[in-house]
Amino acid sequence: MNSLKNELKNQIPVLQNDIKKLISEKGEQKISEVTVAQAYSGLRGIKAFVCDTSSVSADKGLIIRGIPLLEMTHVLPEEVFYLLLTGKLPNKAELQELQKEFSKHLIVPSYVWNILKEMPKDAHPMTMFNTGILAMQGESVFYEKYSKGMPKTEYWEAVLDDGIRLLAKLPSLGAGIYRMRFKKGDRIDADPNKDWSGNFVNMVGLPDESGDLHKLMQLYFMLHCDHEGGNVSAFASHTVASALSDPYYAVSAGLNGLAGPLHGLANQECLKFVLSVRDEFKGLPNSNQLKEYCWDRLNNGQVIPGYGHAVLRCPDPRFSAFVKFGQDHIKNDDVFGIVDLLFKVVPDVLQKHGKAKNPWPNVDAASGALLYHYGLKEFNFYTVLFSISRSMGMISQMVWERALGIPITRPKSVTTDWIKSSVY
Ligand code: HAX
Repeated sequence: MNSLKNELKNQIPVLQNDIKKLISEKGEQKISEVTVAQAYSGLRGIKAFVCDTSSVSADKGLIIRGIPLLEMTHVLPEEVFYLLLTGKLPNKAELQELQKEFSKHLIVPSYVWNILKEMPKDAHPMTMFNTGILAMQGESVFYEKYSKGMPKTEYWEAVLDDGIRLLAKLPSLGAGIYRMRFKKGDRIDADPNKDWSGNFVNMVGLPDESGDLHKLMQLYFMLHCDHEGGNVSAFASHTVASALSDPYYAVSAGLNGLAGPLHGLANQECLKFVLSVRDEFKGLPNSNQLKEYCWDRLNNGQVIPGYGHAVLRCPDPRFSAFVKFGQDHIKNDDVFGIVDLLFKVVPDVLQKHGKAKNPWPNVDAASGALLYHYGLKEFNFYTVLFSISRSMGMISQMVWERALGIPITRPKSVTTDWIKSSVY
C-alpha cells in the first residue's frame, strides 16, 4: 500500500496547484447554465461539480481515466481500483502490494453476522448488505482520527485506509449474505491467497471447474466499478461524505440509492423480465411475439428494464462486453438467447413508443443472464454484486474529494414562486 499512498502523495499537490491556478485565472468563467426545465428534471445535464475518476460520454460510454472501457476488459478489479485512484494501471509489484493489503482485512466482524441473522428471513439482500456495512461504521479509521483532531491534510489518507478495509471485506460480506439468505449452508472463509473475484466465487460456493465463473466475476467487478460522479449512488455518497461522514456511512448511503429499480436494482428487474419471457413462451419466443410482449408491458405503464439511460445515447459498452463474454463462453442457452433477441427488438419498440431518449441497452440488460447461466439464480442478489464493485468508484472519488478539500455539498434550491417571478 505504500506505493499507492506515495503515488497519491506525489499527485495530490500537483492537482491542488492546478486547480488553484484554474480557479484564480478562470474562476468566473461559466461552464453550464440551468434552464427552468432542468430545475424540474433531476438536474439532468447540468455541469456543476467535478469527478476525475471516470467520465461517461453519450456516444462512447464509460471512459476510465482516459481509457475507453472496451479497451480494458482484461483488467482485474484490483487493477481498476488503482487506476481509478491514480490514473495509472499498477505494475506487478504495485498490484501484489494492493492485493496483500486487501488480504489483511478480509474478515467481517462476527457482530455483523449476528445482526444479519436477526433480520427477517425474507429481507432483501441489499438491505442486509447495507446494514452490514453500516454496522461496521465503528471500525472507521477516519471517524476515530477525526474525533482526535486529525488535520485536514490527512483526511484523504484516512478515507483510503477505511476504503481498503471496507473493500477487502465486501466479497466476504456479499458471499456470506448469499449463503445465509438463500440457505446454502455455512459461510465459507475467505482465502488470503485468492484474488478479490476468486475469493468471492469460492465463498459463494458455486462449482467452477472451468474457471469461467471466476473470469465472469473479474469482468463483472471491473465493469461496474464507476460511472462518473452524477449517478444516484455516486452523487449520494459524494454528498454524504462531504459532511465528513466516514466511508462506511457514505458508501452505505450510495448503495441505498443503487438499490432503486431505476438504478442498480434494474439488474434484478431485468432478469425477472427475461425469465417472465421464457416462462410465457416456454423458451425462446420469435421476434414478433417478443415485440408484442414488450408493447404489453409498456402499455401497462412499466419500463423495459435494462434499457434507457440518463446520459448514454448508444448501446452501453458494458452491455457489449457482457454480450461478448456470453458469445465466447455460452452456447444454446434460452435465457441468454432472450437477452440477445431483446437487443434486436427493444430499441425499435422504444423508438416507436417515443418516450425514452435512449432506446439502447444499459449495463443491466445482460449481466443477469450470465450469472444465471453459471448457477447464481437468485436474482434479488444481483444488486449486491453491482454494489461490491461500485464501492470502488465511490471510495476513489471520496479519497480525491478529501485530498482536494472539496467543501460540504449545498446547492441552492428555489421555490416555484421564485422561478415564476424570475422568468415572467
Ligand atoms: N422503458 C420504458 N420507458 C422508458 C424507458 C424504458 N426502458 N426509459 C425511459 N423511459 C421513459 C421514462 O420513464 C420517461 O417517461 P415519462 O416521461 O412518462 O416520465 C421518458 O421515457 C423519458 O425518460 P428519459 O429522459 O429517456 O430517461 P431518464 O433520464 O429520465 O431515466 C432511466 C433514465 C435509466 C431511469 C430510464 O431509462 C429507465 O427507467 N430505464 C429502465 C430502468 C433501467 O434500466 N435502469 C438502469 C439504468 C442504468 C443504471 O443506472 N444502472 O445502475
